[in-house]
Amino acid sequence: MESVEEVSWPAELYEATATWVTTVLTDAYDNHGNPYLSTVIQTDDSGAVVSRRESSMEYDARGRLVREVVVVDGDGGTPPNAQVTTTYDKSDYVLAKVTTTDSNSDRVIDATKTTAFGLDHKGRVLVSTITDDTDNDGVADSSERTSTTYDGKGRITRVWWLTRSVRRTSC
Ligand SMILES: [Ca+2]
Ligand SMILES: [Ca+2]
Repeated sequence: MESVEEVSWPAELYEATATWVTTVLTDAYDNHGNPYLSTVIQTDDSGAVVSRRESSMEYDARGRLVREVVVVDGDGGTPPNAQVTTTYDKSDYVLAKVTTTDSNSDRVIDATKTTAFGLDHKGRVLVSTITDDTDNDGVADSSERTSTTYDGKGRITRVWWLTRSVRRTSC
């Protein structure tokens, strides 16, 4: 014997409106074929900009990406931005990345995160160190060190993490 239970839903459940968001990615390239400007713009049904993410890239004479500035905006004011600076060794392997963030758009850096890599002769990362200075006072608030071991065939056999965070106590 089947029984069918009648359920009546509250009317407000059906009063949802759907909006479409259009996302457009645009890349511009320099004479060397490197992208120097990448923009992602999202607009709603009416064509109004919902969010805008703009990355501008700089390269050194060897064509290596040395600086990327990322700006994410939605309201038209001076947006927060992050800048990533990358340094390389003579074999073009990445030695360090430094990310500085101006989160309140006052042109004063609010946070600095540094990632440094120790490489072997094949460019494999043996040691990486991340230092996070979340209030940009020059003192790291957390740090992480990762050591990676490879076997003779280049496969990772062991990863070892050491994390450290600074806890502030008022005195
Ligand atoms: Ca700032
Ligand atoms: Ca700090």
